[in-house]
Amino acid sequence: MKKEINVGLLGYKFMGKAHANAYARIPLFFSPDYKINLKAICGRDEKGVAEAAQTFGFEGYETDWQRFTSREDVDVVDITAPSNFHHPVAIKAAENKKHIFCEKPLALTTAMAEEMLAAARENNVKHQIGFNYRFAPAVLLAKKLINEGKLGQIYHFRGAYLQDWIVDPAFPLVWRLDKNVAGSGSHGDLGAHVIDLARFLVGEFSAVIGMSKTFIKERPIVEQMTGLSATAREGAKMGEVTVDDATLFLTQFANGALGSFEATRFSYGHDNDLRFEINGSKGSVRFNLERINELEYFNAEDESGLRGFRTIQVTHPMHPYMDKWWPPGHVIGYEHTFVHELYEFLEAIDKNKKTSPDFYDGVMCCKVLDAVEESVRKKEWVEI
Ligand code: SOE
Repeated sequence: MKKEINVGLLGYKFMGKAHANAYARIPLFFSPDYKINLKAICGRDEKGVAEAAQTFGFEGYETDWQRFTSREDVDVVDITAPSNFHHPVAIKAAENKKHIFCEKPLALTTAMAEEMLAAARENNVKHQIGFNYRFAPAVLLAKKLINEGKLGQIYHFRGAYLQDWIVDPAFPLVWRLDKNVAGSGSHGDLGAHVIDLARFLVGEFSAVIGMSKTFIKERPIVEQMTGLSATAREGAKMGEVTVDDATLFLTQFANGALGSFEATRFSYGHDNDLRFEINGSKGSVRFNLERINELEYFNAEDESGLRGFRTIQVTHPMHPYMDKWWPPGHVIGYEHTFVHELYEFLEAIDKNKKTSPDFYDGVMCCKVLDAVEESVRKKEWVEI
């Protein structure tokens, strides 16, 4: 007997596609016992959402998210729409007893994120947040090395998420540059991933101090956007950028480690460069998303004279999730992180297990994001 699960997906653009792809891959590579019924996809533009329903293989579509979240035939509400939708949709979905998967950042503010967590808990539904990079095999190997004590006591976390798609001042004013829709700029979009990885690998934050900058304050009003590309009409009116272009901050972790963070969309030469390095008393690890199949590891116990970072190809069956994909050396990519996270989410529903990372992790990340913003305003350290 196949295990049936009925999925509803909100959003059909960049993230919507990444999630739809994951649902298609899960039975093929992970669990042939699953029958994932793609019941409905939801979006505001009827033509666009109808086309997406066809292309992604959904049985139907909705243009009204309230109707969408109350559909009887949907068990899971998967939210990939812009951040200002996360809170209202997740609360309604929880009230309607749907399990919820929600993209990051969880909400525009910590207070809203806390309401989402409370609604999910009160209604006893599963909840997970889309911190997909936790599911890269190299990141999971780093976690294993840390848990096994191979790095010893952790001293430093050094993380950065660098992109360059809005350096051109003529790049249009897209929703990601509007505070009311996105909550913040590079900070919440990119920094949120680094903060989550730091929490996952090192532990909780105790205090932060940051600085933030909007380099380009006005941009032409957007005409249309796909993925991270957008166009504006010739002579389009200008509008105000209401979010940060770059945010940098320092952290003290509760366990005594020190951290530094940088999130920017103004780093020419870095398309999607998420990197971190962790230094401990026995060794170090470093990771770079643009080399997703590799983890670099320095072991201070190696023979002196032969010490150095070794590059581990994380593509062998003993590496997390890799037994499900291809033979060693047959590399995987960005989209696989979504397959892994959504597979775990479905497993948690099916086997009634705890989800991870869940809305609590989303709340904790929002707390750090908000504390950094407060510290930027006050120009001082803020405790968490
Ligand atoms: C755009 O900056 C973006 O797609 C983010 O929204 C994602 O969370 C990140 O993984 C890649 O870049």
